[in-house]
Amino acid sequence: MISRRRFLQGGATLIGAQAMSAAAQADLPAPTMAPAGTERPPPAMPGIRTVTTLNGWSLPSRMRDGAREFHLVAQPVAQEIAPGMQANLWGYNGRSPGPTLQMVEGERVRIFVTNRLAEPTTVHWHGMPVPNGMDGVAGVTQAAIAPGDTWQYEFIARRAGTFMYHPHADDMMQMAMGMMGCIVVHPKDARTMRVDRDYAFLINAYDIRPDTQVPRVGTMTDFNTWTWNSRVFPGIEPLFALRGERVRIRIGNLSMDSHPIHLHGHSFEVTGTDGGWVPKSARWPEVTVDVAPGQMRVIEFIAEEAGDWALHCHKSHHAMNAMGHGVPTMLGTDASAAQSTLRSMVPGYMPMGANGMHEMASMRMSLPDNTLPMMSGQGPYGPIGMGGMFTLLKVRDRAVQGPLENDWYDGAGAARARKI
Ligand SMILES: [Cu+2]
Repeated sequence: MISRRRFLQGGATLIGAQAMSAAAQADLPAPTMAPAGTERPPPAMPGIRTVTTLNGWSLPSRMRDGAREFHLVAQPVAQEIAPGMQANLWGYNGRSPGPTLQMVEGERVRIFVTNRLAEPTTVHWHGMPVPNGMDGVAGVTQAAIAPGDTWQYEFIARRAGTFMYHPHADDMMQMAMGMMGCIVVHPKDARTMRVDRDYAFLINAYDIRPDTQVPRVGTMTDFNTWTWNSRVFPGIEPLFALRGERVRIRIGNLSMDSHPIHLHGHSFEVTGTDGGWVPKSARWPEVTVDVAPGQMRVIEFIAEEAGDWALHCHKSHHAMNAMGHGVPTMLGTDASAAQSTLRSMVPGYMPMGANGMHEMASMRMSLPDNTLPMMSGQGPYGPIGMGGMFTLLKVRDRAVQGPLENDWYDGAGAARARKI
């Protein structure tokens, strides 16, 4: 075993990420693959209030030789974006994003990375203070991890907070294909920055044309699939809180665009970034936080009001799905002549959008294979008419039995807008 002192001095073999010999590989923790469906056993971390990753999971670890050990496997994955749409992505341990890595401030962490892609990769620990040789930048701090090889990273989790991991080798391709994950370093003193509910997700985006399953990785701006943890509404799971609870949401952005994330019904404070916690004296109340590419924003609030509260990106095209953005603007036109002509050629043809686009939310359009309508979802009062980066925060007075998705706030007796 190498002492912490020797490690910090860059002793023996630990000055940089290392390729592993066959003998060392025999001692690896077996890689755990993503659980099926929504099954999500929390990692065993006694005394720690662990983080819930939206539509995601946390990688189990083992303690060995004074270090918390994880085993990441970079590989192609088949991923459901939402029911009705599949994508062929790259990720880690069976899913994109990869599993969240949860650890405790001050711990030594050893992360094995096996490359099952057909091209070299690395892992960069975005925002984490690590020795330079562990920084995971291909060609700069290490040779890239060749296909089939396993490398070892090792560092002390020096700062509590929220970080991200992603490749720094063929970055454009590998991140456009979905390779990323969250890192949560819990404070050593569990009373520090304590909350009742703790959620995390990563913002990413894809350009997946209808009737295809592979993202167009050359796209710079014109994405059509705006995702949280590689999911779109109605495939993004809701968040839950009991009334009066303190809630934290950790939001990291590894897409190519900024995303103003807006919460209804509550005001929050930004309590942290991947640079550290924000001092209380430097916080101010907000209802929207813009998260730029490469940034992590941690927001906290008290869930004061029971209800179903929208949480979404405020760029309205980012809260929509793929199909429909190419529809020409027909607002205010009289398309009845064109309609009868076209109906003679295309039975059932209907011009879209002469009065607005709401009708798209309620009709069952015939779609090409493997894509999603621009607006989707059904609530207790009709079509929700959203997609993309949208979900709900469900605040209740008591725990919900059964699937949270099916539980709608009735607020019997409470004020509600009405027709007069
Ligand atoms: Cu957005």
